[in-house]
Amino acid sequence: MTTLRHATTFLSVLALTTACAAVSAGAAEPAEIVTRIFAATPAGDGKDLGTIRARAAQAPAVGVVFTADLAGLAPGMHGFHMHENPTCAPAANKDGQMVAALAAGGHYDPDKTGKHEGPDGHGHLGDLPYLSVGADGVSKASVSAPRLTMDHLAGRSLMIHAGGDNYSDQPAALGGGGARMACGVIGR
Ligand SMILES: [Cu+2]
Ligand SMILES: [Zn+2]
Repeated sequence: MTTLRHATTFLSVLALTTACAAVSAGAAEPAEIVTRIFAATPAGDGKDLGTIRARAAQAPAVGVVFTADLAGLAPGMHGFHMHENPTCAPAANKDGQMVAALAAGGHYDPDKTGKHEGPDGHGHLGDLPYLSVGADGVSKASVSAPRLTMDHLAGRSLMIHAGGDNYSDQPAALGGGGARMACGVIGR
C-alpha cells in the first residue's frame, strides 16, 4: 500500500513537471502583450488613456497586430511607432528644455537604416501603421506591422504622436508626426 502511494506521488510530480515545462516553452513567445498608454508630458506620465494589445498575426498573415482600446486622444490620424527604449520619461533637449517622452529614444532601427518608410518599407523596424482616433477621442483601431515578430517587442516602448504619418522623411522627418503625445512601456 505504501509503495502504491509512493508511485502515485511520483506520477503526480512527473505530471506537474511536464505541465511546467509546457508553460515555460509557451512563455518564449507570449501570445499577447498588453501595454498601458499614458499622456506624455514634459513632467512625465500624465492621464491613463487605455491600452494597446499586441499579438502575432494569424496565418497566412504575418507580423504583429496592435489593437487599441484608447480614449481621451485628439481626433484624427496619429503617427504610431515602436521606439527603442523601455521608458516614457521626459528628457532635456540640446537647448536644455524638458521634452515629453524623449528618453524613449528614436524609432526602433536594429539594422541602422536611418530611414523612416512606414510599416511596409525597408527603414525603421519600429515604423507602425498610423492610428485613427474618432471624433469622440476613442480609438479601437487594429493595425498590423508585417515585418515585426513578438520577439521584437520586449524592452521597447509604443509612441503616439500629435500629428499623422506619411511614411517618409519628406517633407518632414519621421513622417511629420511631431510631438510625442502618448506613450507606454511595452508589457507594462
Ligand atoms: Cu514615434
Ligand atoms: Zn520611423
